Amino acid sequence: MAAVPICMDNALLVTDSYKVTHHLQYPPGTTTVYSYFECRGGKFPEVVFFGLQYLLKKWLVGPVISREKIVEAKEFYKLHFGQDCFNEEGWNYILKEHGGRIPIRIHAVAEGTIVPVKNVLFSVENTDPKVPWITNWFETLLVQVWYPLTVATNSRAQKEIIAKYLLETADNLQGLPFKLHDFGFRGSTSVESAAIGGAAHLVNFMGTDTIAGIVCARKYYGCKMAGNSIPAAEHSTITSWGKSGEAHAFRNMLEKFPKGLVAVVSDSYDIWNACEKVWGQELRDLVIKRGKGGNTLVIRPDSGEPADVVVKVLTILSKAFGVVKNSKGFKQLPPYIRVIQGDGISYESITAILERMKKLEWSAENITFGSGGALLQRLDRDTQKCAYKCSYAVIDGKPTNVFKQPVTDLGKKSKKGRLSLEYDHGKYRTVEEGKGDPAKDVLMPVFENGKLLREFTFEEIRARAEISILKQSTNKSK
Ligand code: AOY
Repeated sequence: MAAVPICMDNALLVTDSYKVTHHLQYPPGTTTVYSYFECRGGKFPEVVFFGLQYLLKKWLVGPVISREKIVEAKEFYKLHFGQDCFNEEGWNYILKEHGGRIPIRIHAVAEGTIVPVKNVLFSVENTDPKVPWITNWFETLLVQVWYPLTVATNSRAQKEIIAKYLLETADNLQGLPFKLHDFGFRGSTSVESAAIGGAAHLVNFMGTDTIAGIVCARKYYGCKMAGNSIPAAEHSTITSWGKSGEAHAFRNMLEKFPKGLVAVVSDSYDIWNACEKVWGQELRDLVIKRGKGGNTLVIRPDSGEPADVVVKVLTILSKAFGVVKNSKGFKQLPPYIRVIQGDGISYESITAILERMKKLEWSAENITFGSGGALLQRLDRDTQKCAYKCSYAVIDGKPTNVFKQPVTDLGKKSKKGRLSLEYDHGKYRTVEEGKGDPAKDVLMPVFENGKLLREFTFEEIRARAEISILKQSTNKSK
């Protein structure tokens, strides 16, 4: 064995251990394995397909297998299994006959497409009859698309709720792209996860503090600047002035950021006192003067029961700064003062907060949300029940439908045959057993033999994923 460190970008090590042994397990005479990915159900009835392009570019595009990687994997698996079950011959064949390019073909729905659960989202098959086991070697990697897909789906569902309340209680939907700001970088399990999840949120929104997500959208989806932020305080920049110095800290924020938006976390000691006495009395004239130049102070509570705190903060601020009724009869703070609630924000709590605000006649215009853990981390593969299953094989030259149908859970039954995703009369439908109409199939070749065949820009992904009330086009497959 050479050096102890091991290459972190070896695709031969990006699979589950048991898959290393699967080339010995298919029926003799198997020349094709065809598998597909679907969401079997879950929390939301439709999902945003997003993130496959990242995985393909990071792991599968180009000659990704080399002699060194094969040697490294062979030595690794010898130690791991205590026996030689690594398919060195198979991988050497891929190196020699395919120049180290992975001989699979992937058909996928366009990124950003909104598809009801229980439909095929992509299919994978080997392009060389000598290596049918390669199709499921990459299940482990490809199923990780569950994460960006689920983040984008959950984020979009929150966009729909916020849009509904803006429609009911605000003059317009203008502020919507900035109404759910990503605070989730620190709560992510890794920089890479924050990058992928952060990019997935940006499919739906424009506000983020997760810089890794912007970097990801730029590198993998060609977007120059996918997200924006504003100057904002954290507790340390306020509490370092001491408890008696909070007003000084607030005043300093207004002085250092005299223009545009500035956000100030205001719950360090007593959010009620901060709103009523500090912002509402001591700094009131400064805030109003700043507002005359078209600049906005955003006050951030950060503790307590979110709905209770938000409406109480709005009420206190309205007593100090006044309110106007908008075109729909809902109360609005003056345009130079807004609130951002970034604590305890999830799909569930956003509804509760906006509903409480509406009951008390507060427009959703007054508030922006920040979300961290629930946006990027409180999700798993079961949130949308993501799975990759074999549905078709060619064995001894015979095309064969393949499926599972466990008596112990029929929800886990899988589809049969070659699949197509048909879009017809505004609806998606998966057609099984190769009976689909190619003219209606919206799955498109995106990868073949190491080549990326189709690249999606962030712009087109965003346009496809747009919520229906904001959508221009009615043709969802476009
Ligand atoms: N950011 C809007 C801009 C961002 C943040 C990031 C964790 C911001 C706070 C704010 O106004 O208050 C990570 C917590 C907060």
